Amino acid sequence: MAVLTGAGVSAESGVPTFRGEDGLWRNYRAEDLATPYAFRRDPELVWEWYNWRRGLIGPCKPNAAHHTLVEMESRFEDFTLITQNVDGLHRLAGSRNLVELHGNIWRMRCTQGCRSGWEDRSDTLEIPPHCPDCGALARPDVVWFGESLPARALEEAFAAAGHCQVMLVVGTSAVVQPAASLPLVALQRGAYVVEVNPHPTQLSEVVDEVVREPAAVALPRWWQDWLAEGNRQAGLAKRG
Ligand code: BJW
Ligand code: ZN
Repeated sequence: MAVLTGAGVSAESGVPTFRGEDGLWRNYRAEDLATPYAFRRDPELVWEWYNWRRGLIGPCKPNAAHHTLVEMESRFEDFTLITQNVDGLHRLAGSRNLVELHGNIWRMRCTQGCRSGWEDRSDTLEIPPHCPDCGALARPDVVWFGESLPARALEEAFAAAGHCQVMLVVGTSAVVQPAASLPLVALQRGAYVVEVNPHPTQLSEVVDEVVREPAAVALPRWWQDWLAEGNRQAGLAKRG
């Protein structure tokens, strides 16, 4: 089983999504701020955006969707959770086989490359923060437009998409590449693909099943149905 999540899985935890009306910040779109170009031009502006988001995400708790994915992981031998989210809520919920495709908002790295992946959860960041080793500008350890995704994470994600039998695609608009092609790879390889999203996306037309509900409602129910179906089949098998 493989699962691909996007911002929608954290919506009911209070984390804003990127696209749609709630996705705007001071009239900027994610596409204008989440770029190396924006950071080079105005690191303070970009850091202010990240600081604002860190302040919002900090108090947020995993919701029923995150918890259900932890439970699923305990029932499958082969389970990979691929997330585009940088909020860290999957790990906080207890997911272990987790691939963070777009990095993590609580980590930083040095723009000169001397240090990477240090965690800083403080809500009193001096803007813009600097590398404690060389004093250069620090940046959030996330993946911006035009940057490559972490090689290992990308490999793991495509491997999981390529061999899973079932893939759940939860709370993503499926417009950002290369994450958006993971469900297509799974479909091509014959996996059964389920989309969980209250709104239609370009994937809706091609997947095997669509659940048009918020993730925190849909996932627990989908999982209960799955377990019930499994028990029913096991019962039938026993009876011959
Ligand atoms: C619910 C719900 C509820 C609501 N329950 N659901 C043309 C020009 C330039 C570039 C490109 C181009 N074509 C393709 C590219 C490449 C580009 C790209 O894909 N751009 C597209 C936008 C066109 N991709 C990249 O650049 C990637 N790198 C790359 O390709 O490298 C190779 C390369 C190099 C050089 C040139 C070209 C290629 C990198 C992408 C990095 C994305 N980074 C971000 C920011 C991360 C850091 C941060 O958080 O600040 O990642 S952007 C943002 O989008 C973030 C997300 O992970 C990502 C996906 O968004 P997501 O999760 O789908 O959220 P939303 O808001 O879009 O959707 C939420 C969904 O939830 C909606 O559908 C709701 O309905 C639903 N929902 N409530 C369930 N309760
Ligand atoms: Zn440094």
